[in-house]
Amino acid sequence: MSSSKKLLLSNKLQLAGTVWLASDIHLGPDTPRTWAQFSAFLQRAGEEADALIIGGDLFDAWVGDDVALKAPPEWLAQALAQLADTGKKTQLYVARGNRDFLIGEKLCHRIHATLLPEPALIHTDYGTILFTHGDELCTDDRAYQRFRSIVRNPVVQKLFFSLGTDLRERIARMARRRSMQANKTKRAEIMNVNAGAVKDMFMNYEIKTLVHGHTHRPAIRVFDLGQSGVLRHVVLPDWDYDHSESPRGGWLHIAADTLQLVSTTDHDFPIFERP
Ligand code: LP5
Ligand code: MN
Repeated sequence: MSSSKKLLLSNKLQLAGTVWLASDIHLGPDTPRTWAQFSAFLQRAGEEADALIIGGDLFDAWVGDDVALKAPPEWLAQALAQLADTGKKTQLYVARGNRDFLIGEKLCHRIHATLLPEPALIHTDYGTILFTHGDELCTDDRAYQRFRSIVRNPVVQKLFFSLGTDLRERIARMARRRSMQANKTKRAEIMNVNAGAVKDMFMNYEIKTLVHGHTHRPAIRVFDLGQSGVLRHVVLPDWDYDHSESPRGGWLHIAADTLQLVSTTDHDFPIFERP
């Protein structure tokens, strides 16, 4: 059995009933309108979903649970309180994104959530889905993959956590600046998932439904393979009601006979059917 399949034997979840997945909310001190929308969503999720998965980049940047939870600024204290309320009402899972990959068990404990391993094989009433944030599928973006391998290294992270709050925040701001600078010159297609990397996920993990976020290109792609069945590649929407001309947000609703992207605006998400 390949190592990836062994990995998945440990990374699996059984989530019955209605499962909602949302990612890329990018909450920070300057996202009050996005927070208002996401807060309303969290209220609904607590009442209507049996499980909620927040699939990475819940926060716009994160320099460590210790710093964030010691004396959270007002915007974060409010978010933590409502996330905790949601975590008491429904099964709450949180995955790491490329901005908030430093979230840990302390945050999850605070909001009554479980850290979602990645990738995660999730058995739902709809069927089995494989979830991952999606940044690791952008394999054409070599600069990013190099950056990712450095900052995901546990020794580098241990070093980072040994720094004081101010220095960590300065490094994070510098990383954000460098990233935004770099993104201005990168071709759009390399900041998207690589088709081969997506195909490998379907093949290696023997799944029919892959769900990820990160790329901010929400859609459902349906591949009808005839005898071999139907594959679905779902990209979750990002949320932005503060900095974009066209506000956006939404989530994936999964139930026994439903796999549907729900928009928080009147702008629906595309479904592409491929033979
Ligand atoms: O994030 P976004 O949307 O702008 O672009 C992403 C990729 N960029 C990133 C970098 C994050 O924005 C930085 C967040 C910092 C969080 C705090 C952690 C601080 C360091 C922790 C150390 C353990 O994810 C971007 C992709 C894009 O998505 C599309 O997929 O292209 O990738 C890049 O831009 C990578 C650049 O090419 C190189 C980034 C250089 C950053 C150098 C900072 C060095 C600090 C490292 C300290 C060890
Ligand atoms: Mn992301």
